[in-house]
Amino acid sequence: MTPGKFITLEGGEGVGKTTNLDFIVSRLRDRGLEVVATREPGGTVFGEAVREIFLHHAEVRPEAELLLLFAARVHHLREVVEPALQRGAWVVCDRFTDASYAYQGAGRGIDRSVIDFLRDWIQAGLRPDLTLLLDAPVDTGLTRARQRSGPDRLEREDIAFFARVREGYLALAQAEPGRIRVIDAARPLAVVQAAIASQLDLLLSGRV
Ligand code: Z5A
Repeated sequence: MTPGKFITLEGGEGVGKTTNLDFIVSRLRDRGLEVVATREPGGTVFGEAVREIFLHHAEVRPEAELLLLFAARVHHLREVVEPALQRGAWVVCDRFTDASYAYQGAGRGIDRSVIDFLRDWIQAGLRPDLTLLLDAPVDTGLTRARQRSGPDRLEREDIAFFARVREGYLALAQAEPGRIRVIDAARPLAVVQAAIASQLDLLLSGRV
């Protein structure tokens, strides 16, 4: 148990995580809370260096992907997330360990027990208090993402990969419905943000 709350945003490409992270941060700051906005991979000098390799190195083997992500994660947790939570700040993070299960587990086919081991080793009992899974059909998200910028290494994967990732995320939500709330992100932004606001209100009122 930590004094602050830990919220993560998850989902496939272009579903609106970055857009809605800004919305969440403003809403919490309006309540007078200290909020740390961060992302994975990244959030520290080490993690941002890993992100550059992860997204742009020509070839990264699946096992190396997973190890890079957890290497970045341990720096992020020790240097940013845990200190913020301990001092009572709220942390809002664009992607976290659920992404490892969805992309490296469901997407790449790495056995779940390997990810469980790394999670338990690096995080001990730390889990997000609330995870908002922004869900949209794969082609909706990819179209949005591609309008925004050129594709990185992962965005060049085929549609079947992203379909497995989406299914992986939905399976995680089904297994942990209390923590992971699925938001239909194919709807107009105002509707998506109203749904997110309801979930935040539940957390703020202690009902999550
Ligand atoms: N990864 C992994 O494999 N394993 C892990 O453990 C972790 C990560 C932690 C980097 O993630 C990569 O790391 C990611 C998974 C992998 N794979 N890739 N590629 P990232 O989060 O930095 O990158 P991303 O997933 O590609 O996110 P994104 O492309 O930045 O998309 P987004 O943040 O979800 O969407 P957005 O930028 O907020 O919105 C995209 C556009 O859609 C933008 O123009 C918005 O204005 C628009 N938008 C947003 N919402 C709406 C609605 N509701 N209607 C219409 N238009 C909208």
